[in-house]
Amino acid sequence: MATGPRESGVLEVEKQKVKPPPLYKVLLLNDDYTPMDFVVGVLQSFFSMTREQATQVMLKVHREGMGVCGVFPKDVAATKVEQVVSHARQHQHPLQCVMEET
Ligand code: TYC
Repeated sequence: MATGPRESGVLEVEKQKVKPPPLYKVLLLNDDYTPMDFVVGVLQSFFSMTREQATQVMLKVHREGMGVCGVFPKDVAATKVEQVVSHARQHQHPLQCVMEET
């Protein structure tokens, strides 16, 4: 019994059905209260940035309202958001971190 294109004897181009998993941007949002050096520390600790990279991203967020910390698979992005928000709350800072599908 022929069950599919391979067994049917008919040559056809199979459509690619397996899509790569979606990626998510992790974004940091600006606020008026979180200290700049705290944000730099967050970017170094949770996103493996150098102090120089972290300072550039922090300043972009400060000036433009938001900035990308990194791009990750969904579960990794969700964990980063939780870790950053939890860390900020522990230090009584209102820092906001969100994720967005690319
Ligand atoms: N705007 C803050 C300040 O002037 C600094 C800051 C930068 C806060 C980035 C949040 O995601 C942020 N202290």
